[in-house]
Amino acid sequence: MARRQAGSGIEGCLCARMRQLHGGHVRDACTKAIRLPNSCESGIALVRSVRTGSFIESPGDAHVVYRAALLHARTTRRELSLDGQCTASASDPSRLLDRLVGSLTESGMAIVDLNEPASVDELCRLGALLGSAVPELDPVVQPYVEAGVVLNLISDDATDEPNLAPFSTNSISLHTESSGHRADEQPRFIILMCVEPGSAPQWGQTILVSMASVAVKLTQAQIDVLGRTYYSRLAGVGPPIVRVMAGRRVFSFRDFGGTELQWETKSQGPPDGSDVNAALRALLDSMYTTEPTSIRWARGRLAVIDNSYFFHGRSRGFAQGRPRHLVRLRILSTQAFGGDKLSCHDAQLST
Ligand SMILES: O=C(O)CCC(=O)C(=O)O
Ligand SMILES: [Fe+2]
Repeated sequence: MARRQAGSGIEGCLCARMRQLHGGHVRDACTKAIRLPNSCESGIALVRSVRTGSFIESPGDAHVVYRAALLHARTTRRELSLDGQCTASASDPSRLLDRLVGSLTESGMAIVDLNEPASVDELCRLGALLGSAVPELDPVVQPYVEAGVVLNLISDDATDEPNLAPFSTNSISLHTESSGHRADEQPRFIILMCVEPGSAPQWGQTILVSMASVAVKLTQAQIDVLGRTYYSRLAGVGPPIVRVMAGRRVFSFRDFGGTELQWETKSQGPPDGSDVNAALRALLDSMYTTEPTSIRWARGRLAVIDNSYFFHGRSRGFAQGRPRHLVRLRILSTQAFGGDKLSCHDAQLST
């Protein structure tokens, strides 16, 4: 990455000082300084540096092996059991929501078996009770969209096209939904419903990993770094990689697999960004070593996942026989569900 040219005034002073301290050699990261609004006239003291850099996994990273074991192998995972095993109907969405809401508020996840898959209209009415639906605007996915907001995830073959991975038998690495968007644009709930589990439902399971369990395996120093680190294109507008919401640690992060993640951090540390990359590596390690829960799909099974409680992903599917078919509806949180308990605080990470 090209080094930022030292400017005049405070920026110039800081860059010169950084060169003295670190031998003037910055490879993966660069540092710039921000004048705080209340900088004193002498311009010496009140500066804060911002570092930018990038993370790319190496094949020897531990999480690469754990990820393959989780997403590519047919391993036995903890599968979600259904409370009471009784079936429900989607024809009365508010009764259906009553069935789901306790588990959703307590554990961030609810699952139910419907006697028949809900229609698009029933699904939208259920979603409207939780918040407002996120429109599916990506031109690539339009052939799979109904009513502007319901996405048909039909996995009939493998693909090399990343945008089409959800519509294939490819695995999907763990992620926060819409981690590349501002916090207020990220869905709070993901509703998934199975229309057809496919010929081999032990394949293509949706995998959930609790963010709280991931967070406890990180050190306070790593949490502090990640709490001040952003995807670089979201810097200044987006959520940091971890933040606190209603007392819980919530991640906004996708495992980029073999591709590069560019970041910007407000945390203080070495100019090469090695502390940030080590924290990202520890996060990935924790994501893939935390015991997951998985959903084995059956026709009519419906799950609501709170995007602030769980990372989710998918194990590899099965490309023969009947294709797996889920529908997805994403919901932004509103005052109607949880109110200001759901508002987010981008601070107080040290608890
Ligand atoms: O197909 C799945 O199991 C989940 C796909 C996914 O991540 C999503 O639709 O957001
Ligand atoms: Fe997703």
